[in-house]
Amino acid sequence: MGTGPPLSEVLSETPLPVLATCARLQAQGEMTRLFTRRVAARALFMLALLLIGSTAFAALAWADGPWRWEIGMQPPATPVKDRLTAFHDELLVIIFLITLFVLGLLLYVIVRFRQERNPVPTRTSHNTVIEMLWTVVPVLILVIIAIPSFKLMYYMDRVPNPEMTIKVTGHQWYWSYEYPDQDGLAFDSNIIPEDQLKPGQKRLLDVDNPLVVPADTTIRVLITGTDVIHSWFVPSFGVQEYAIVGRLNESWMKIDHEGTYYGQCNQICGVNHAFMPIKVEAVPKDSFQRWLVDAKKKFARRDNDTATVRVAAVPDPPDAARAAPAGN
Ligand SMILES: [Cu+2]
Repeated sequence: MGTGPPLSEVLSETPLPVLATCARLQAQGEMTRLFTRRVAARALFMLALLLIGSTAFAALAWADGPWRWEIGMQPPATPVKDRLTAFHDELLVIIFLITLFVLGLLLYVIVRFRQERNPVPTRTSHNTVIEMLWTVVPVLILVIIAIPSFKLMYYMDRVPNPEMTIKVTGHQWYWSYEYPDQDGLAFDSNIIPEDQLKPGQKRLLDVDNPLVVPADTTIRVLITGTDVIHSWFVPSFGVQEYAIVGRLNESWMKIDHEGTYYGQCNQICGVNHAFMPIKVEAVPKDSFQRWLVDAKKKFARRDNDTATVRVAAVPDPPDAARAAPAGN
């Protein structure tokens, strides 16, 4: 076959509408490509914005309790929780690698040793090297995990030079807080019932009298109970301590950021277990001093020779447990 007429000739003979159509089609193709690229770029940009936004929000939202659709742990507000979160993330990496390795082995075995390819299976039952490996390697991994784990446990356990003390007492079903350094300032903290919630207050989390503490202060937390076992748990602080009758447990917190933090009793303690939330307000040190002055008036104690009666802001449940000695 001979070559066709030169291109210039073809073009000169091609009717104009056909050329125009070609040009339009080409332009359309390019437009589509351009459009697809633009959409992809925009989607990427939005994704990046979303990521940056959520990261920034997470950074800002340290002072918080649970959120809707929350995934992962609440943002850390104390050095303990910082370390707990970091340790948790390290473990996630290790778990992920192990899972990936096991999945890889499984897939290899499924493909390589399937019946088609390996009709006569080997009768090998022992392999010293492999048996040593699958014993020693997991032990090493556990040791690698155990070292930071123990370090963290000791870090959580020791109260480094506490500047003040808070005593937390669990009752069925509310918490009471004492400030032994502040002339025994003490009060009860009860849930706000759902029908009395004001706008902005959190259902099942807000209380009448939150625990108020200064931010950026090392606080020793002593925890005990008067009836059954409760547990004082504030996720953002990394504090979770049993409140046991006749026993004084100790924990500590140094809240980095001012803000409001929520927690809950997390030891099943009876029918109203879900209704004894914890609300902590971390305020600047000078605001705390001002709050102390007001609080001492608000929660004034009425002392007499035989007993100490505390006047709480709301009526207490008629509970024999209230008569328990304050100093156990
Ligand atoms: Cu409870």
